[in-house]
Amino acid sequence: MATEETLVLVKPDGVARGLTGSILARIEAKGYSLVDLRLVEPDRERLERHYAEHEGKPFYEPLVDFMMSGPSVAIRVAGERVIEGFRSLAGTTDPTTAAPGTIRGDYGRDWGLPVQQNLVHGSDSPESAAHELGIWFR
Ligand code: RTP
Ligand code: MG
Repeated sequence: MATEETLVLVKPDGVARGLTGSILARIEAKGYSLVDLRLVEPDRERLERHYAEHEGKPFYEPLVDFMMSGPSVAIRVAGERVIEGFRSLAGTTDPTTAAPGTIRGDYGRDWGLPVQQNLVHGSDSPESAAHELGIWFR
């Protein structure tokens, strides 16, 4: 299996709560490499490209607003099967029920807000990873 790359975002809730370092430590502890990293305050246009697959869903507008509420940390991460591996490390989408031991399961919960604030994003396929890395590292 060749080395692959994925886009990880520490979303605005993770940055605001001071969890960036803990999340980076988990990625490194699992053995993946940090190839590039930047703090980004995305505009609407960038988020519309990133979340195009969700346009029209009920959570789309609150999601874009949430992602514009503060900076995110974008990270280019490399390793064998890192796309699958990081999504496993992140845990399932809903942080209330994400398994303990995962990033979302350990640090996240429902805050009664309009959209799930679940700390991180990870690309879900090689095609999405290539597309998303081009959006966040251009
Ligand atoms: P991500 O793309 O952020 O890595 O997360 P994911 O694949 O687990 O979740 P996805 O279905 O792609 O949804 C993207 C983000 O939208 C928010 N969301 N909220 N019902 C809801 O309130 C809801 N559903 C999705 C989450 O922030 C999710 O990560
Ligand atoms: Mg997704």
